Amino acid sequence: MALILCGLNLSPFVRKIRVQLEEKGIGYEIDPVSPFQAGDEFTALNPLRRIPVLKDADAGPDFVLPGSSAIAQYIERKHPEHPMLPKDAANYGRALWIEEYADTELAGKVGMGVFRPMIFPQLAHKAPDQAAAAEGARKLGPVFDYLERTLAGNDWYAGPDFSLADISVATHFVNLGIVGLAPVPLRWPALCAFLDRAFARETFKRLNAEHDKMKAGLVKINVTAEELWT
Ligand SMILES: N[C@@H](CCC(=O)N[C@@H](CS)C(=O)NCC(=O)O)C(=O)O
Repeated sequence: MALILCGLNLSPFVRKIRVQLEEKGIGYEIDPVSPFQAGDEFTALNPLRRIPVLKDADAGPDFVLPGSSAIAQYIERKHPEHPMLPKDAANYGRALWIEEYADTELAGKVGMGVFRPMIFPQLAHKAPDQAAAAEGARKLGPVFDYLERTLAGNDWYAGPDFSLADISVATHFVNLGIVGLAPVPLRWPALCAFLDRAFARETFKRLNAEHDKMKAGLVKINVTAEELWT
């Protein structure tokens, strides 16, 4: 297999690239590198020591590409069939912005704010930090507000078709779901309907199912979405 994606399935950024590849029907292998456990050789692959990192033997034995946004653009350029970025300039621009917003603001508030305090201790057989996670979750309200109004009555974030923008947003809600949270339909109806559409796709269904067994054994956040956000 030419493409090897280095990283863990729990990473929303790894999932972003996996959904893109699977939507396009491109085969790949996963090398389950953990950025927290990898040795010095990982620094040579990505000086930031983050996942995902892509290797592509087609581009040469030493070809290594870190960073999900660079990887996503590389894949689109190399495999233009079944495009995951809009052709129309305005929609293309929107897709890039939504990807950036999801990769930074949404990723930070879900990942560092909620997922880490809940899940990382449990992976080390310790109790989750429920108070920190609840405090982090409260900060998500304005982010969901922005994602709600940016949909502006559309099915998808950047034009009529499902795109990288939609993948980039939805992937973080998979991690939020692992913690036991989802946005409240009463306050964010468009965002919730968007997530239903995204998670009904075969790609997301398949990748979400990978977490089912692990999810069943995890302690969930002990506040409800209604308590947090309504
Ligand atoms: N902007 C990067 C973010 C990647 C990222 O933050 N990955 C996390 C896992 S979800 C990571 O490797 N974290 C390692 C660390 O924080 O040390 C991308 O889009 O690839």
